[in-house]
Amino acid sequence: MTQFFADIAPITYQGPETTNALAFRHYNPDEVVLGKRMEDHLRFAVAYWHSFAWEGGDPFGGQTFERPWHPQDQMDRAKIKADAAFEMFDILGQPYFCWHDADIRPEGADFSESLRNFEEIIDYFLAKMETRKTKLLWGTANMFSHRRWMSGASTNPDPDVFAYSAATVKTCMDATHKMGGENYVLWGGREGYETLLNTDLGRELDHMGRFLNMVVEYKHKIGFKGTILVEPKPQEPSKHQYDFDAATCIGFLRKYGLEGEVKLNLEQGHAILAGHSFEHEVAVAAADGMLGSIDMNRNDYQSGWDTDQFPNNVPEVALTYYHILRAGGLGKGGTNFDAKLRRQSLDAEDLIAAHVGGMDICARGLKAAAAMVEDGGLDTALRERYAGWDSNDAQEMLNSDFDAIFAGVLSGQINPQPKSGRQEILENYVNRFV
Ligand code: XUL
Ligand code: CO
Repeated sequence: MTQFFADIAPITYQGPETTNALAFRHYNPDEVVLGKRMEDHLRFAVAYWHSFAWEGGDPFGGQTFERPWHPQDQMDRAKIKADAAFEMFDILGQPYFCWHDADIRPEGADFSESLRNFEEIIDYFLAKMETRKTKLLWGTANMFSHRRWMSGASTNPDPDVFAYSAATVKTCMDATHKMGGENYVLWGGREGYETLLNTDLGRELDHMGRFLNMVVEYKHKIGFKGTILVEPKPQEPSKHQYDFDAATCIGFLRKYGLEGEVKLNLEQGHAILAGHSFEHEVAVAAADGMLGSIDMNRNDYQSGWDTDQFPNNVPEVALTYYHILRAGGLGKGGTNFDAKLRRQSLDAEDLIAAHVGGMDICARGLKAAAAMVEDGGLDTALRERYAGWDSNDAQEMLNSDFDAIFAGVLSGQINPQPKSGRQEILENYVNRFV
């Protein structure tokens, strides 16, 4: 036992009326929603990097947190960090967590020392997981922090960096497989450019496409059954990132023959940076059967940065889960809190409260979404809006050609009559549930 969370008891569901700041008001894991336990719908995960590796820095100032596992450059302290992390998973009843290699192990003097550190920590995790419910939702490689990746990983102009990246991803896939991880994620941290003046964009995309094909080939070689996911983001840290948004990623996956193999891990804050709503990104992925998992957070709408805050907006979250439910749920994916505390939130209690609040907001959103699905009002509205397409004439038109359509319109049989889109009525409808 570390003393980090010493005074904090396991969080329990106490219902919407409780005044206890560290209790669930809405997240009731065993409550059945649309025939499935809430925990099995939401599949919450803790993001190791924000909750345990991030030290409270921002572009204007360094570390504000003082944790028992700082500084994070020694193996004994990596284990103290792991002890605290698993204590938090127990307190919250977390079903999943996610890591980057660099979050969990100290960087070694060279590749092989980093790998030895990584493997030692993976075994340390595995021993803890034997007696716990918490599983690995996904693993990933941090190929954006160290200076070797300043010009990208698989898109780096230097083939040696491509090689180092391939070796790194291999070790992270091996570890994810060993831990029974349910997915493997690739977020293109610096897979993009700062200026086109020094960038061969077409060549870099080809290298990224080949790299992702190697990931898929290796998945099959080792018998990893999890889903490979890519995570769109339009910019930050690069000025422009190749995995700009869901639609761009889908086009990329098709171009490189990966559409049956790779799905998307969508993040709320990244959607905002791309000028989309989160439900837009979910709906785009779902329409192509490529919805994999979600990173749940929020951005500050005034700052224009990827602020990675814990979610607190029920209507936004409800519409996201509505589209997830309509797409058949998250499957092997989950709801990963890719969110960090504010740098003034120094205490262990802040970290617990942030997750409790995030889990409650998601539970409220899920319940509201499920109520809308059950009520069917939005489905009815869609059916009515597109009812014209149910007719034989409309379906036959899709199989005809411009000349046939032209003849029908010219004869005067077709004369469109505009109908209301009923947007305000539908917004009022949603407000009944959130
Ligand atoms: C960065 C981001 C990453 C990925 C994993 O914005 O979202 O944390 O989720 O590399
Ligand atoms: Co993310």
